[in-house]
Amino acid sequence: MTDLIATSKLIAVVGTGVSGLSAARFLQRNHQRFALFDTRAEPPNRQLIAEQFADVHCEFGHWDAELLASADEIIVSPGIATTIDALAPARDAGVPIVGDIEVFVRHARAPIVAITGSNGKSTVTTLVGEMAKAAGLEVAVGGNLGTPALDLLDDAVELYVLELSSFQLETVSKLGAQVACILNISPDHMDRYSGMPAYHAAKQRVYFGARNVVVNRQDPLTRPPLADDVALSSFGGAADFKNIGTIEQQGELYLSADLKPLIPVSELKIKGQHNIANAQAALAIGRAAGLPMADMLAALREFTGLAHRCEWVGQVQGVDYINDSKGTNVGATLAAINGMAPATGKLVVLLGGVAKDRDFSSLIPALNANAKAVILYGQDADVIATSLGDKVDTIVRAQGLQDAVGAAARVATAGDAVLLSPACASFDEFNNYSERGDAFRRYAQEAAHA
Ligand code: UMA
Ligand code: ADP
Repeated sequence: MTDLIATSKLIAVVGTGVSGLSAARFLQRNHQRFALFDTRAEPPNRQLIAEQFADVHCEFGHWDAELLASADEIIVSPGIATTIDALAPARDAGVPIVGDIEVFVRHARAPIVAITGSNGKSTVTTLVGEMAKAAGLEVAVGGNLGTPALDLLDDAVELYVLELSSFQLETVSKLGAQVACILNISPDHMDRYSGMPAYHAAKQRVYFGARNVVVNRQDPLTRPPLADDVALSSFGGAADFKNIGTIEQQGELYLSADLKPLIPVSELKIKGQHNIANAQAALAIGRAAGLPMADMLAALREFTGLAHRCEWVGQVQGVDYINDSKGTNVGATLAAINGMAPATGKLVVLLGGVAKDRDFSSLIPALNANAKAVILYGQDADVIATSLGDKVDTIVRAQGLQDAVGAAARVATAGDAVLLSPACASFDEFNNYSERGDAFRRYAQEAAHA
């Protein structure tokens, strides 16, 4: 046991990834005593920790359970479930376990816009951030996307726009957002949750203490069990008499507010049905946050979307290559297949990696309608093959992503599009989805020279 136990208040930071280190920096700035814990004997940031937190007590691999149980509070990283055995002694001792977002909420002095959902979070969070900027606000954007929340804290900030994952929401007691939204719910992270009810319950925590709630009219799971004093607004699908939607006028589809047309959907630079929903969501969230409509529309017109989300990365011999590496669950991939089908040809869809769920069958109708072939690759190719069964006509097997792109290039002809929307995590071959997307772009360029 270390001598840390006897002295003043101790915070245990569990997990030394991006959010753990942001918590450590926050505690260091605020002159609080803390220790760092990681379940891995060799956590990836070990060198950086040695440099930046030289005097901080670290426990990597095997932990001193007594030290952890003596902490006044534990700040746990989102990638670590609070139910793991290593936290049992601290749980039994009644040590409060929170996440970085709980700590953030205690110290944030500006209103928070909180955005969660299974898919579209990063796109909508970025878009709402752009809208707030266009309205002249000092806005800080981050959370599960980009800068971790505790690194955003700044007294000059007038509005925080946070993307929040279900993991982050699990460890917040009362978020108290100015505006909170669940964009949609479909299965994701089924390797962490006992099932959809547990995942859904984690997402619903975004509404705790919210003053304005924004829901998706097309997805009942996004609705909260509402208290009377909470303002509710919505988006999703057709026009609504006091909400955001879409409306058709003289054969042209417009985004709409309160049944009035705003701008034609054709003016959006982001494409696909799912991006119409994302544009609607951003307008509904921005409106609930009090942003002027003209500024929101100006930002929306300019928004070209994020890398690795249905991103066009090139054309080789008349075949488009689309990088949707961020399509890491079935719901996302379904949206990409339905949204990215070429006007003339067909899709060749690359599926594979580390499956977070074993059920891929909801892709079958969309694949049959839009794809000439499906290329299965990576660790869980067999899981996907079993789930699709004999219900999809042309399935080609490949080894890694490079082999899969080569196979796709051989099947596709001018007018077709090769879509990487793997419906799986990337960790069998890459460190993260962005490395996978970058590799896809390279392999597509190589296909040009093959
Ligand atoms: N890990 C251990 N032992 C530890 C600590 C971590 O094995 O002691 C493992 C975790 O199980 C996980 C990985 O390390 O596999 C990373 O976990 P982490 O909590 O340390 O992650 P951070 O680096 O702190 O990044 C986290 C979010 N990661 C996760 O939730 C897994 C990042 O979201 C987020 O950007 C960052 O905080 C800042 O807020 C990434 C993500 O994949 C992009 N999020 C999931 C998603 O979007 O689907 C939820
Ligand atoms: P998230 O941050 O929730 O992962 P992103 O905005 O990064 O969401 O988009 C990830 C992928 O999810 C996209 O590449 C696309 O395939 C899919 N997607 C985006 N928006 C939606 C939506 N509104 N509904 C369903 N799928 C979506």
